[in-house]
Amino acid sequence: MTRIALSVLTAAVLAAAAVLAPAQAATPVLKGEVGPGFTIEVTKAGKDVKRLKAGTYKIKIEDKADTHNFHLIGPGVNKSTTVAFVGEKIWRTKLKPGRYTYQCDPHAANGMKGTFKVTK
Ligand SMILES: [Cu+2]
Repeated sequence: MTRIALSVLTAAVLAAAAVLAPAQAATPVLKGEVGPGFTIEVTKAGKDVKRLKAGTYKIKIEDKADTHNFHLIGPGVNKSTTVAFVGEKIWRTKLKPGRYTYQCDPHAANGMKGTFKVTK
C-alpha cells in the first residue's frame, strides 16, 4: 500500500470514528436513587434534575431499601421497581416533553416524590 493510500485510509477511519463517537456519547445518564432513608431523588452528574431535554436517557436506578420503591411516571413512561426489590437496574427510557414525577408509592403522600420537566 502506498503512503498516500494509507493516509487516505487513516483519514477515512478517523472521520468514521468522529461520526460514530458523538452518537454513543449522546445517551445521557441519570441516576434515580431511593432509600435507605425516606429520600428519593433523580440526579445528573450529581445535581438534582429539574429540567431535561427530550430524548433517550439511561437511568441507573439504585433502590436501597425493601420498604421503598422507585416509580417514574410521565408521558410515555410508567416504570417502577417493586417495594421488595433492593439493588440496581438500568432503564433505557425515552423522555418526551412534559412533566415527570418520580415517587416511592407507599410514601408518596408523605412527600417521597419529586418532579422534573422535559422540554423539546
Ligand atoms: Cu418509601
